[in-house]
Amino acid sequence: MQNEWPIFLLIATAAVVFVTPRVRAEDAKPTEPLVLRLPAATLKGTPEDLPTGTNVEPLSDSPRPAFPVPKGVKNVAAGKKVTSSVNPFAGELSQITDGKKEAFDDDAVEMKKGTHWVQVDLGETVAVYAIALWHDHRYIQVMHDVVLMMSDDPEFKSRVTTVFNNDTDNSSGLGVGTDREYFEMRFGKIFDGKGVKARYVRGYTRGSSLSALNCWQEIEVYALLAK
Ligand SMILES: [Ca+2]
Ligand SMILES: [Ca+2]
Repeated sequence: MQNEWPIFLLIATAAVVFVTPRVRAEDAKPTEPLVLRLPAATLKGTPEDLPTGTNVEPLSDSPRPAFPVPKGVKNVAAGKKVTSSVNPFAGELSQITDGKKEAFDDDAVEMKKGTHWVQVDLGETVAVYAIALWHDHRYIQVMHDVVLMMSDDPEFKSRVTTVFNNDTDNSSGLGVGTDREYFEMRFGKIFDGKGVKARYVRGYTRGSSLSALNCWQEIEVYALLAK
């Protein structure tokens, strides 16, 4: 009997193991608004020749509607490694997860024309609830062929979840998108991660309404540990 645990210790241990509530990603409910640190407002003048049509969200300078996320989500992309389909000719890839997204040329990462992607390695598989993107809000413009994907495969050859795709004519060859184009704003654009588990987030673009070039400012990924 000496080597056996007293019964009260067994009960106490069992209580700790089985009764202590653990926040699991599966149980997480979106209960609070996502709080983003927004860049400053800038005066951009009166835009001319704005893209219009049924496939473009109307231009608005109001904040985007509150987006609910589970308590405890964090931006797990901050400071994480970024790769891309082509090296930038202005700025560094590390600036896409450096937290800076002011409407300054110094905060813009620019790549040549064509369909190109940038990809964040979150370092481990997490449950993603929201992704916030700022491509380039230095100017009033819409980016073309915005396609946002998540996967646990760094090559994006399998187990891919497409979060957003507004390439309605499939000019980027990633599949026909049904989402609308939208204007780049300092408020960023929030995409629903729906709690999908992923380690890599990849974003494609194919120029904008102003330029054939591709430009990125910041990717934020709000997630819980997937344990
Ligand atoms: Ca940045
Ligand atoms: Ca297109």
